[in-house]
Amino acid sequence: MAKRERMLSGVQPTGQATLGNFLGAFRQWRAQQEEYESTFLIVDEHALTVEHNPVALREGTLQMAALLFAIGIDPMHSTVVVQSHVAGHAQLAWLMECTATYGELSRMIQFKDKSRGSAMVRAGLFTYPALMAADILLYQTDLVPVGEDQSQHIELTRTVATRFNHAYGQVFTIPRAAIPPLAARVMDLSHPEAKMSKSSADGQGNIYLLDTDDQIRRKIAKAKTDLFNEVLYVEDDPERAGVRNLLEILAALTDREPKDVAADFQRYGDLKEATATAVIEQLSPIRERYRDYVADRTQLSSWLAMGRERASEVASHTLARAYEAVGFLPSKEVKNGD
Ligand code: AQP
Repeated sequence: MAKRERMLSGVQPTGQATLGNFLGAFRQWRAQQEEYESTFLIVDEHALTVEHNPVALREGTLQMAALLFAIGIDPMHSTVVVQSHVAGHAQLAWLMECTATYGELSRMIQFKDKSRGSAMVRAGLFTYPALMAADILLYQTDLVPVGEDQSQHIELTRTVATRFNHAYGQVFTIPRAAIPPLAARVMDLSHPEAKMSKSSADGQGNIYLLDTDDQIRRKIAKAKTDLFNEVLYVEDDPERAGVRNLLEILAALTDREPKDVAADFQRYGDLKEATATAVIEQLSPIRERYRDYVADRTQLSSWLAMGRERASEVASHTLARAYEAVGFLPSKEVKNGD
């Protein structure tokens, strides 16, 4: 039998996960986890790039694990691992920082967005893409399913991996991004010109995966639309961004084309109602399962320990090859009589 390709992706354990995370990433993870040898990272080290609360980070890490299992990531098939549990991430990140250039890191849109207006920008926010490259390359990843906002980081990962291989010999698999054809960038319901983001200040435009049915209906009912009063799917018109977002969400959830979905509706109210129903249908079973998973800390810890063990095996192998390639002296060579 042919060897399965490796798939890897990650999520930060900060804030509450949104419908954007679900449609842009988690749904693909769940659907493809058996086709690939899959690793899903809870990237707690990335959470330190902006101001954070240690208690919330620890709790958020467990809650994110419970959510991933509730969504349907199967701990028997897939490796779910907390980034800080495998030292190789931070170790390989240094090699990546010494492979990427200052100019490349300066061009990252996410760095510009997240650092704007902040007086104390952490150096880690700047080098974040080098750590992300390490996350991916450590597992010899072939495929990285992510939302569109991450495509620039994956492109940089490909660049540094190619540069490293060229300079030091073939160590890393060059990964490719898998961006979903629909809902790759779910927009904020109240401000459809901005990405739905778990760290947004005003959560009113976010659908959180653990929102109640009522909250989901209320937020979608209040979603910003426009004064055209016709349900049309127009791709590049900023004036129609709100309706376009609703159509893309409903199309993604029902596996249809947004243009075909638009043809079913005359009124914005009906489109909103159908969208809310489709979202609730997907999210309410997840919410139910989450309650059980998050309460069972023993089970969660044991699945995470299993993940760490599996992940460490691949990671230590890659790290040893990368260390050797750059010329680090293997530690056992300095012991007498070894
Ligand atoms: N609005 C979105 N539409 C589609 N995909 C999205 N993703 C995030 N927002 C959307 C995808 O979700 C995965 C996990 O994201 P993350 O938590 O690691 O960080 P992020 O990309 O920075 O997402 P957020 O929600 O905006 O988090 P914060 O606010 O904490 O920075 C990724 O694959 C991402 O593409």
